[in-house]
Amino acid sequence: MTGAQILIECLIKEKVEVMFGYPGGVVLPIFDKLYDAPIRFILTRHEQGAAHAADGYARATGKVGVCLATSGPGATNLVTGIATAYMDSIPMVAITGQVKSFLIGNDAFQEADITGITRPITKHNYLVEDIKDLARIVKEAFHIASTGRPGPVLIDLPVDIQQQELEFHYPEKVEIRGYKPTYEGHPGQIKRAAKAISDAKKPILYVGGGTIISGASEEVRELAIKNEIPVTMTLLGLGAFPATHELSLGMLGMHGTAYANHAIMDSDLIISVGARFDDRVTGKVEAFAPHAKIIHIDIDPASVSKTVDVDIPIVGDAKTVLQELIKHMKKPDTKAWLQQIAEWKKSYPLKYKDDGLLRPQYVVEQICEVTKGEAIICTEVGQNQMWTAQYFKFIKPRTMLSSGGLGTMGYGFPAAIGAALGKPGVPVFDIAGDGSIQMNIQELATAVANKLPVKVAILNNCCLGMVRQWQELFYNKRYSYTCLEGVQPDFVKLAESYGAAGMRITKKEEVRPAIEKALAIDNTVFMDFRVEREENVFPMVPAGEAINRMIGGMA
Ligand SMILES: Cc1ncc(C[n+]2csc(CCOP(=O)(O)OP(=O)(O)O)c2C)c(N)n1
Repeated sequence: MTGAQILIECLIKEKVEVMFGYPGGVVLPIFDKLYDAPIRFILTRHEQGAAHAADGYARATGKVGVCLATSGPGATNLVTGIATAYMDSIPMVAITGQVKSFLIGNDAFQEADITGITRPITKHNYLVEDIKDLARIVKEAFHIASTGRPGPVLIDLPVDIQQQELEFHYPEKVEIRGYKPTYEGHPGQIKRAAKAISDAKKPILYVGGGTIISGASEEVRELAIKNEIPVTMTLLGLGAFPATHELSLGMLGMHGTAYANHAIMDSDLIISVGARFDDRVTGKVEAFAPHAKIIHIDIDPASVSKTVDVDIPIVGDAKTVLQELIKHMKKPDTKAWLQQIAEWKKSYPLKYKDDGLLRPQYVVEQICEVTKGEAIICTEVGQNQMWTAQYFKFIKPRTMLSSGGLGTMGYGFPAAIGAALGKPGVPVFDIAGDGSIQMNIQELATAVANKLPVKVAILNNCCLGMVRQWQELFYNKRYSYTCLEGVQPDFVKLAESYGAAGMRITKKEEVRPAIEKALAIDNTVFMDFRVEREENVFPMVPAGEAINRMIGGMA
């Protein structure tokens, strides 16, 4: 087989059904083999779209997302998508063509040192130097991407190696020296953790994206409900525990609920599961949870005690560790604690002005009501993302797809395309800002060409809302380059020009019927919600403050 054929055979062995990408000179041998391969290839309109779509596919399905691009600009266009996946521990294999082996380092046409460029943003990367290594490298790439703390792996494949020939053997096993992720937690530490929880008066589960990746939502549910322990989630943890359950405190951190932040700050024991104490969660680290002991369950030893000193570290897979932990648990007495939390919830609910005007929070709430929370919701970045986190009641894991770690505007729409391909039949929304949606708007063509009924809800405030909010609150209302008014496209006409449907919604009472109508349309739909412009996301913890020092929440 040729190298290109070997690559395709390896992808088939890895059960790749869908991949995303864009062609170019040095990947022509691969594209030639893809022409009649039993893999659905999705031609995006920009390589960044391909990387985010692969990421969205991976988040929605739990499988490895695969993307393919040519050398030079094709490869560098993947970079933001790879970095996004890296920050959020998403399993992805990115394949790039490279110039002929003997030209590497020669400033050849469309040459970029993509392994050098992506070294800090991949879990691992390879430049294939010999066709004999190719099958092993692909096998290893899928293994590394999907095991331990998942992440993106890049394979750079020179065009001459794609054309060479070799007999094809796919290795059965993977042996990588020095790479043995720990799945089982230390039994002694698990027992210590169980005792600490049983003795606690004010315990709280702090649940992150690792819980969803590990498939540990059921265990979190069991631990919380049987033992009456309240649960707060990070942005990426949303869906791990149902927002509709009374033990749910919603999201914590910068735009978390007042009651989640107060509960964390007042707790005597934090049980962290697959979360990494990101600075958007901790706020001022020195002031974070002053009374709490911390149990930290994480598969990545490098994450443990990285920003916050923990008392009981447990390195291991969240699901495996929680299963063990549950066996050793004795129910703590949390009655008084839950009462206190109920009081906070009552006094400081999430709220927004209900004055009959079209407010963005209402749009999110209505999408949740109409779909009964049974949808996959992607977001862009900014206010749209935070309102989604606050007002959409996520009930299931793998239904909230958002760029948490990198905060990549332009992520949501291509991610929604990937999710729609991975989960046909499930309604998929991208809740967007009018700024973010323009960053990968070219993917309208991909969505329409593949008949993907993705619904894009643009919370159109005519500005880069989240940055405008910071300028209003911290820069004396000096709105420097955050206003998009007068230079915006007509999103309805734009969608229609691609063959998608477009709607404009200007009044509150039109919101629900529009969402219902959009769901009934078997096509990509852009909904242009003309929302109140100066709406802010509250509560808010100013950067660098302790997380109970909220504006717009309780003091
Ligand atoms: C690629 C990228 N560039 C810049 C930013 C910085 N940034 C964060 S939020 C934001 C504004 C987003 O505006 P919009 O998409 O309209 O959403 P809104 O906040 O109005 O909901 C910007 C510019 C970013 N996160 N990502």
